[in-house]
Amino acid sequence: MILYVSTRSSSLAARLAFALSGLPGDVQEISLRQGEGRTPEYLALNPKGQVPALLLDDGQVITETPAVLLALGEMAPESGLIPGEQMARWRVMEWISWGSWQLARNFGPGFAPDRFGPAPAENEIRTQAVGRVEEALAFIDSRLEGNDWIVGDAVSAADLYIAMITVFAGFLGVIPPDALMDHRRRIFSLPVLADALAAEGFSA
Ligand SMILES: N[C@@H](CCC(=O)N[C@@H](CS)C(=O)NCC(=O)O)C(=O)O
Repeated sequence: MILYVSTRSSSLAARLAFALSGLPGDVQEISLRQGEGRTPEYLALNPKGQVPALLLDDGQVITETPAVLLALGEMAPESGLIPGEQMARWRVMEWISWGSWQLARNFGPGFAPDRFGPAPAENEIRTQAVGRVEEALAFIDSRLEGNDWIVGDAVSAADLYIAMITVFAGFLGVIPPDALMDHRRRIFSLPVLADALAAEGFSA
């Protein structure tokens, strides 16, 4: 199994999940910035030209972070990435789906407002996107208050997705509120994630 990632991109949650899963396999870095998502070889693997992409041992390729997280969690049930208990599992998928929507609608306009409107509107587009990021962070923060993890009493794929959102928020210059920062510190200090985080350039 090979997980294709690009550092400092939205493959971060999948990379952390792969590490947490303990599954055998490799992480293959490509550089989106250098156009390596658009090479014929990579497009043959993932025609979307995006990361993450999970190449299974039988040659099938899973794309889209929620699907990759589900696949890793189901292949490593003991990891707790996707909990066994039904309601917890549904809640984890609920958070990942919501997080995926937040990333898609807010971070694109936040990072590249020029792609979402004419030049005079760029500042406004960015400001609105940043405002929505702040609202999303406040929402997660309110749900985390007094809890170590977002679902139940153990780390899950939903926590990793949330950590990725806070990292992206930082790229936009938005500082996550306190409970969320504590949550990220909790995740970043998990020994099992140390190598993956170091490879992404983060320290605990
Ligand atoms: N919906 C996808 C989004 C993946 C995505 O947007 N990946 C970005 C990395 S930040 C990418 O590969 N961008 C390159 C491109 O779209 O050309 C997911 O959840 O995995």
